[in-house]
Amino acid sequence: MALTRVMRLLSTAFLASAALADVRTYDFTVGWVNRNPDGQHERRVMAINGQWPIPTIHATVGDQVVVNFKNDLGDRPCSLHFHGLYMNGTTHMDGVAQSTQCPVPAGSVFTYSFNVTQPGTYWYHSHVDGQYPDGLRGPLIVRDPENPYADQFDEELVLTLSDWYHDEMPGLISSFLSVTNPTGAEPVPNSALMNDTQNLQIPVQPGKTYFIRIVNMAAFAAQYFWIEGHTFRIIELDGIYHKPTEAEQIYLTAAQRVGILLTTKNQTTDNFAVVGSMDQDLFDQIPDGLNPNVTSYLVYNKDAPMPNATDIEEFNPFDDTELVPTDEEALYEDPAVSYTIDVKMDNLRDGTNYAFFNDVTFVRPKVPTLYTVLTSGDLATNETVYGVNTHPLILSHNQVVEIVLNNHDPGKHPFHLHGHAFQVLHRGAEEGGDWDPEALRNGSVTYPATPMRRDTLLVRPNGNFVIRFRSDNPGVWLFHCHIEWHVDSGLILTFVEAPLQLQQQLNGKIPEDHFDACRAQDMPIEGNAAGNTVNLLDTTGMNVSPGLLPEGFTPKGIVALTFSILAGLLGIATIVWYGLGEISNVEQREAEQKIDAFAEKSGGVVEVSGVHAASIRSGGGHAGSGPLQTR
Ligand SMILES: *[C@@H]1O[C@H](CO)[C@@H](O)[C@H](O)[C@H]1NC(C)=O
Ligand SMILES: *[C@@H]1O[C@H](CO)[C@@H](O)[C@H](O)[C@H]1NC(C)=O
Ligand SMILES: *[C@@H]1O[C@H](CO)[C@@H](O)[C@H](O)[C@H]1NC(C)=O
Ligand SMILES: *[C@@H]1O[C@H](CO)[C@@H](O)[C@H](O)[C@H]1NC(C)=O
Ligand SMILES: *[C@@H]1O[C@H](CO)[C@@H](O)[C@H](O)[C@H]1NC(C)=O
Ligand SMILES: *[C@@H]1O[C@H](CO)[C@@H](O)[C@H](O)[C@H]1NC(C)=O
Ligand SMILES: *[C@@H]1O[C@H](CO)[C@@H](O)[C@H](O)[C@H]1NC(C)=O
Ligand SMILES: *[C@@H]1O[C@H](CO)[C@@H](O)[C@H](O)[C@H]1NC(C)=O
Ligand SMILES: [Cu+2]
Repeated sequence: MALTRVMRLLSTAFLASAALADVRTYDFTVGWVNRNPDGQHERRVMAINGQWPIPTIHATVGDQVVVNFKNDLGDRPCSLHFHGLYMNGTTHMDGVAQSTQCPVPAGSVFTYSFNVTQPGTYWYHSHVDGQYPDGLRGPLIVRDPENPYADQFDEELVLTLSDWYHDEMPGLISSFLSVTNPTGAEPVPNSALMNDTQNLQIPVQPGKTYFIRIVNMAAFAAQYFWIEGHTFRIIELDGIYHKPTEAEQIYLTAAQRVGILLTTKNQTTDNFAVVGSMDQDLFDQIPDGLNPNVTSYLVYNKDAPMPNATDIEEFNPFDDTELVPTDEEALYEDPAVSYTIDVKMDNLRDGTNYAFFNDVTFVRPKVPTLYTVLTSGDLATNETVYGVNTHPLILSHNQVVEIVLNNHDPGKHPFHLHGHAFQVLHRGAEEGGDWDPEALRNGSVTYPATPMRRDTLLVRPNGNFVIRFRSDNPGVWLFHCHIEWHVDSGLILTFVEAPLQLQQQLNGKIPEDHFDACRAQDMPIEGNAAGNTVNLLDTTGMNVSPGLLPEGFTPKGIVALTFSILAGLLGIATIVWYGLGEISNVEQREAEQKIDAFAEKSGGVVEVSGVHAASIRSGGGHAGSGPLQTR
């Protein structure tokens, strides 16, 4: 075994030097196939080259990856986002519709090309219209010739977790974002999957150590994960090596990845259940008969029985914030800028439940934000040009940026930052309330000297977290909840990082097929968020969210209204419309007054604190236009 390890090391070292200039080219045509991954329901899924599960993208650090992408979905746009890759120098290849490109229209081709500079476990998925849960999600694995743990394992395995819906996303999204769902209850998955199936057999050999890269590609559900009869060592979180730490159970939110070392037993008589269990705390109501669990088998002996999973009493996953990065990167210095971001869910005037960062719910701009950066000259540093509802936060180059996130919602949310991994300084307890800097001053909280780093982090119900990153990667990078329902309901903001440096970096470098994608759909490619190229500070006509609800009109009121309407008529659509008319007509004037008042008072509070150069509560006043402009 020692000999095989040495040979493997030698061969990876050889491959590494040979691979430095490798170009990995993938020709991907996205289309439809039928599949029945949970054995309960056959449906259409989004496949690549007729293949589903879709292929894994493989690369080695230093490679250039080229994906020749063709959208054969027939009736809808598409894109590919490479989750967790920094895309340093290529923010235009980040794949986010209306942020870094126009979506790729049906029938079109588009080339993604970028250098991979980080090792680790990533994934790729569509970043258009809440689309990836229909199947367009797969692993992206970057091999590392300098893996510090290479001498500690024999083989690598990849395992995906996901949740599965029997219905297609467009229909689910329209019933989710609807006046008939005023509480914003998210559709609950029909089942859990591993490797896009159930009862997967994972063959292993005795007495070996496996590096297992686990990716949660879910739309919604986090999963608890454990292997019966085994413990393992965590060595990687979202592409960042951490010091090997023993664990029995881990928790992966949607979009998180964890790399573990698993040493198999010296036996070939028994097989063991590998269990994923969806976190049902996320579900508003649990449908009858839902099985939240998916079982696979660690197969030492294919002729021995595959054991059913044994129920466990309680979930007790390892707390990721306790891990220490292998490189021991020190806590960044006090931030140049600290944003306090409050999360809430609320209803707007259309009766629909939306998600908000500081009272702003995301609405995509007419012009992709990146193209606004590139066509607004010196005004690229003025947030007005990006439009209120992209929720732009403009960062200077090479500063330490802090995000203090307070969750004013009783749900758990996994937050993801594009273009960076971040240091996790603190995560507050469930129901612990807002972050209070006093806790740092009085010593009841201390920041770790070498904080855990990753790119997707869970915030607990009514809890908080504090994270930091360096703005060393000019680009347009979203920060958002990775529950796809909350992407759809607007829990997104946009970091416009070092826009002037970005202009220099990308000047003339965006390939023509990017602009062709826009032209094919009559989407503007220059000017501000409204497409105004003459007066960039005039965003009249920009896309905005519906206005605020009238004063005193609570979600409960909407529920009551909705249910009385539904109960009162069962199908007489005219009355429904009359009911909705009530909201918009009778109460409209009052609502508009409230919006105006709101706009006036939210002047973008900038506090200058002793600890930080500037502490900013984002959102609110954007040149006096207010966060929820309706005209
Ligand atoms: C990608 O790598 C190639 C070859 O090493 C280099 O020529 C090119 O400039 C890199 N591209 C970017 C955007 O960094
Ligand atoms: C699970 O899926 C990954 C990614 O597609 C694949 O590499 C791996 O071989 C699969 N595992 C098994 C046991 O089929
Ligand atoms: C398996 O056997 C090897 C060699 O005899 C030994 O070093 C190792 O500790 C054993 N592993 C376990 C899990 O018992
Ligand atoms: C697993 O459970 C099923 C259904 O409860 C049962 O039919 C089967 O025999 C069990 N398998 C084993 C190996 O115990
Ligand atoms: C799923 O697993 C959990 C934890 O073991 C268990 O409590 C629960 O009963 C299982 N549910 C089903 C439907 O098997
Ligand atoms: C952006 O432009 C508006 C309108 O001219 C101005 O009031 C505001 O101060 C500018 N903001 C910055 C950061 O320059
Ligand atoms: C420190 O401050 C925090 C936040 O205000 C408070 O909850 C905690 O009780 C304080 N602890 C001590 C020891 O004063
Ligand atoms: C991006 O590249 C620059 C210089 O090439 C480097 O200083 C910076 O750390 C990189 N940032 C990230 C997030 O990779
Ligand atoms: Cu969320």
